Amino acid sequence: QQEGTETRTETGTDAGSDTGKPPLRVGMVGYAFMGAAHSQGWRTAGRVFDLPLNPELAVICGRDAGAVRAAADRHGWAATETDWRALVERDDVDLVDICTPGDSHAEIALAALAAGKHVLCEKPLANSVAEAEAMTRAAEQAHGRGQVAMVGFNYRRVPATALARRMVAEGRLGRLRHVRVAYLQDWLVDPQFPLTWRLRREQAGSGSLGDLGAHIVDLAQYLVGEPLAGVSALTETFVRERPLPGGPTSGLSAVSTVGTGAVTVDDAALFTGRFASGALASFEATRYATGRKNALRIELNGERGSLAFDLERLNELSYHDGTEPGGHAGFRRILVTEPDHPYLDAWWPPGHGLGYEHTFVHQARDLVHAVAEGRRPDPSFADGLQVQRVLAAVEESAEKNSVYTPIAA
Ligand code: SOE
Repeated sequence: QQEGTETRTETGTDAGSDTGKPPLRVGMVGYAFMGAAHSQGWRTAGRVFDLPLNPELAVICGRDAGAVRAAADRHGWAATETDWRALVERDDVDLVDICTPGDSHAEIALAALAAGKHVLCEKPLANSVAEAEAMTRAAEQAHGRGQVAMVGFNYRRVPATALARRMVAEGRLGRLRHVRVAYLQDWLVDPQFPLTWRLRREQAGSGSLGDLGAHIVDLAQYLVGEPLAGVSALTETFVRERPLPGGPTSGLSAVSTVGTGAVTVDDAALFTGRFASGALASFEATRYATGRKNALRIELNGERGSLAFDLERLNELSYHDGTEPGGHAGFRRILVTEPDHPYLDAWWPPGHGLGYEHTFVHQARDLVHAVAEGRRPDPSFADGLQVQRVLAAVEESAEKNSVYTPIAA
């Protein structure tokens, strides 16, 4: 999304409903998988939730004029650009949503903040700690001017994980002892799967670590309510050479291949960690867990109880109340579809569950509130930087064959 000549195409496509509320005009950079997911979020949030501002799908940007036009038509964006710099400077854009690979996050976010825009940036925040620090500094300065910058850790927005956070904060688990997290996918099992951008260090920063590990580090720290103090790690690249994409991408893959190239990121990352309060944590991030499609699993064990969540059953939470008398105690399923559960008062009657896409609707909802109130969003760029520091410590520890590596505060 760095190059290209500016094109502006106004189509008058559905850019949001006429609610009479002040608009929040979104300009989005990128239109692949995450672009589609974020579009869905922006399109739906104001129709389901009663928001203080009305999100408008104002402009979408991508380098290929034909492809971005098709994306605009499909997802309901009013106009297109082929140069992100032009998008960032537009007067009719209030918020820049960055859905590009990690190598362009810092440059786009810094330019957008300098141009007075609010920013939403996909995870991981950046490809290095230095970039994430610069972005966080810029976001802090921009906050003084009333701007808001959020990083897109959407799994905080599953009603069940938000309920888990509430239960931990209420003290239902007591003091935490164990945090057990795994994010398991299997789309790289086939050695012929093409070497797309997620397998290139210069574009993605790291492999499973940044792509999946960033999610589970954020989710674990969010649920526990404090940052990790240090980690010991192992990483591995199982398949070191893969076919190169020969054409456009499709989902996570590419439509054709030509020749081969070197994989420059980790395929899997395994690490243990310690929270300052004393809880021990284990993390596993891999795209080689045959049969596991999008299995993000987290279990918390505390002195008074335990909670477990699995993204492949995202409307449920398992809860064991350790204070119940022994004979009848055990894990029970909480069906997280009640109106007093997070986000659910605006959705369907009890038992009518939600899915992956709704996390992006909730993300848009929460960001609109933060913008309207001028407050720091959760998670902020500072939270994204902290996760970046954990990822860097994991890589450092793995290089030293799992030496315990503290994380700078
Ligand atoms: C691919 O592993 C991927 O699309 C990630 O990039 C996303 O962050 C995750 O939500 C789903 O899986």
